[in-house]
Amino acid sequence: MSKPEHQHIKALKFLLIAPKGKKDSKSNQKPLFNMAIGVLVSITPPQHNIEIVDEHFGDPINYDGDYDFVGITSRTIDATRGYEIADTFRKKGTKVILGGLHVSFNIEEAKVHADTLVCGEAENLWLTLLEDIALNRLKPLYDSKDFAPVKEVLALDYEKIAKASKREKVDGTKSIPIYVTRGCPYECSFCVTPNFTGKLYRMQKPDELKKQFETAKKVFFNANGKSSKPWFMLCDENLGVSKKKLWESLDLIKECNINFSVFFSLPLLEDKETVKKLVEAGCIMVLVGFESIKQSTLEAYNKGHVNSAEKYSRLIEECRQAGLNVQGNFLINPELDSFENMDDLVRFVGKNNVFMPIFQIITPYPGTTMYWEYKKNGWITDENWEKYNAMNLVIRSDRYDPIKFQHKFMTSYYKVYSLKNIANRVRRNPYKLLNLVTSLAFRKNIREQLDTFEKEHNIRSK
Ligand code: B12
Ligand code: SF4
Repeated sequence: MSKPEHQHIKALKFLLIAPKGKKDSKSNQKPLFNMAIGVLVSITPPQHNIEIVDEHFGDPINYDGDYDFVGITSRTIDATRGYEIADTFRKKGTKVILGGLHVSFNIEEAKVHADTLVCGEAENLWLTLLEDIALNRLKPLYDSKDFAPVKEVLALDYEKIAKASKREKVDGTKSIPIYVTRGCPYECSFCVTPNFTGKLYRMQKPDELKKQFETAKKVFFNANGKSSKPWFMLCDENLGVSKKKLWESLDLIKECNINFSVFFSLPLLEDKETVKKLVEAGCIMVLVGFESIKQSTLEAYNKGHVNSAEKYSRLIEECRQAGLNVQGNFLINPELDSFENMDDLVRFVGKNNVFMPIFQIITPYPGTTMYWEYKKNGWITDENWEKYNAMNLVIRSDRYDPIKFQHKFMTSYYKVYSLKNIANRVRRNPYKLLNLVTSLAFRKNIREQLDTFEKEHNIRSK
């Protein structure tokens, strides 16, 4: 990655920040560092001096630091906070570079908060950008489209990340991020991936991958009584795409003696041998986007050819029997789902003892096909990005009063975390302690959000 001529570029000192939006959920199991920042640190040549601040872990920001520049990453939910930090640094005369998913799709909005914007994947433009800063010729925009496409998944340098970040070693209850692949060939309308990294499905080189697991364990894992194995969060968009490549990776991961969780789409879970291999490799849970138990809703999201709702119960049970937890993600949409549909979903999740279910109100994130469609049709009612945490209704609701709809959504979500449902889930699913602890944390978090909502809208709980 490092170009020989870069060695002569003067050493820079810079700060990379992962901002945390006000409504970014507390219950999300956040991995030990933000992957965008992990990548940037890993591909930075050695003469530069990097600090990392991650607000999800409460790291303070030193606005008076003597930095050549500050780089800030962005997801929609954290973008407003990112802008606030950027403005503060710029008032003090420090250069700010904004990058990441949100700004990539909101150039006009973001440019007033930055000296430079980076759109798209940064791997092939980062060195040029560092050189331009060092030579005082920074441009206002670096767009990945103007550079070679990122055809490889580059290895993370865990030693370097550990040195730059403030994270200590963790036990097996906190996750260390890594990725095996990037991209996903599907085109679900609510997902950013197809319009960002999706089309190119890329994979780590097996040798590199193994080395990374070993180094990550060495620098970030502290074996103690609770777990002799570290937990890795595979930050792949979708590991369940190519059976051949998947099997190769799983054979290798098996040798690394770890536990892991990963996003996985349904079709490959039909293959019993794949499920067996996942479990043998240390996979504790797959997060599956079921999205809806209604096939017509899946079709509306362009996911009908990926998911077949009638197979859900069988697949969940087969995975469970094989020792694999299936975490389910479900989307609720006021245009497509009625109150009765929500009741059906609560029953479905209860009956099938779905592990750690996630309910989300459909949210048209910038960069999704859905966003462009809804925007064009005037269906988006709120573009306060802080509310884009999938717990708020930000699109129009014609059939139901929006407040009543959101309240019904929240009470349904809380119901799937009733003590009875939790007890059943713990009894039925593998990894009982994990099931119990995470379920209680979800229950508490949803309750808090429901209480706040009811208070704000003067609703009395039944
Ligand atoms: C792993 C993952 C998670 C994990 C870990 C998240 C984390 N904190 O790291 C968990 C499960 C916790 C999670 C939670 C959520 N997630 Co998530 N997640 C992902 C996933 C699958 C991969 C993210 C990743 O690690 N990518 C790898 C890194 C390297 O990619 P990257 O961030 O894009 O960075 C590259 C470029 O953007 C650029 N870049 C980025 N920042 C910067 C900064 C500078 C200065 C520069 C120069 C360049 C640069 O360079 C990087 C290298 O090329 C993505 C899918 C996707 N397509 O990204 C969804 C995704 C990011 N998640 C999404 C959402 C909605 C959420 C939640 C809000 C869900 C919820 N309701 O709770 C929460 C938000 C929590 C949070 N603040 O992150 C959306 C975000 C949409 C948006 N526009 O913001 C995505 C895109 C999925 C989707 N639906 O389309 N998520
Ligand atoms: S399968 Fe998952 S990652 Fe792929 S496009 Fe659909 S939601 Fe996005």
